[in-house]
Amino acid sequence: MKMRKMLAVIMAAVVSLSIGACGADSSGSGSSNAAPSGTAAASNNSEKKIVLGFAQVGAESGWRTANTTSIQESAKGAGIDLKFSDAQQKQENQISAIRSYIAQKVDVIAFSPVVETGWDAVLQEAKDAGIPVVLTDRAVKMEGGKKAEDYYVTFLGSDFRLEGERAAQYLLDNASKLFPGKKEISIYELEGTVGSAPAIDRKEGFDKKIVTSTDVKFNIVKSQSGNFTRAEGQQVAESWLKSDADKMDVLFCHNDDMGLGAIQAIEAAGKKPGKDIIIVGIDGVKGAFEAMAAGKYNCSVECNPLIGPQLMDIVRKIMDGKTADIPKRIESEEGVFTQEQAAAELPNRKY
Ligand code: GYE
Repeated sequence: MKMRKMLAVIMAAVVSLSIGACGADSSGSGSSNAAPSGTAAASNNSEKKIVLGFAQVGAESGWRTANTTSIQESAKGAGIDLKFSDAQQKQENQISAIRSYIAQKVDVIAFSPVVETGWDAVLQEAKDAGIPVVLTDRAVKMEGGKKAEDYYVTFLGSDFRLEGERAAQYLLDNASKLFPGKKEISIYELEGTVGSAPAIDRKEGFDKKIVTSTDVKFNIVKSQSGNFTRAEGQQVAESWLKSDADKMDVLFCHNDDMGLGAIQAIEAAGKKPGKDIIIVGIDGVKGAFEAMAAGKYNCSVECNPLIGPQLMDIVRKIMDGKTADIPKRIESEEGVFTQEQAAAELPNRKY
């Protein structure tokens, strides 16, 4: 009797243990479905999520915020596991984020390089690890004759030189209306982050185009960086206005945020932005449209930050082994908007 009882207890224990194990098993495979690194997901390729490491520049402008949202939302929509980092406009932070993505063996790395140079070592490390790299928005330059194109699959972004040319073209086309009777126009140029592709290229495009004017003469009197932020744009404009408030005809800003900061400085100096001082910016952010509709801003050249969906398509193509089909440069379509169009366009603006 004693023996039988003992056996029954042992049997019951074995049964309950195996049920427990069964339960644990099924819930285990359930959770590994959700988590891409689980055993079930690893053994079944169709369930394995693509992991994309994205090293963002920062959150310096309205453009950047819209760009970040676009990337995060489209990764979610595409079912891509996004590892995201914000470098606060510091190159060393971006480099360490990229190094951590390499260490984590992500499938693809994408980043928007804060400045053009200084990426040689980390791009080599990504290449050695066999991790494809996509450049978004800003370009890189390599040292010692190395070809940057050999280190990334594609560049997805805008033609910054063209944007600078378009800003100049607006002034060339509207000179007689904006500056009636004037033969010499003084321009103050608020540059973007020193060493960044958009600051270098927008300056080159604008400066070269503006001197082609035949009827009036445009002079770039001062040019200084406002680091693409509202606060620094305002500060630089303030310091210029202290001595040059009556000389300043045009403020050309490498992005709208700096122009919006400058509006405050201009008003504080007792001048009318958009009338006494003509403001031309780049990006096409909502704030610029609102300022244009209020008559305080004159023109914004569009630069499209909503490149998340295109980036996710590129990542999928790479993972499908179609890297060879991806062009080395993919550009977004952009327009130019003036005060006259601002009110009608405002409801259509997405950023
Ligand atoms: O124009 C500016 C941002 O790289 C195109 O960066 C981007 C620029 C954009 O801070 O607002």
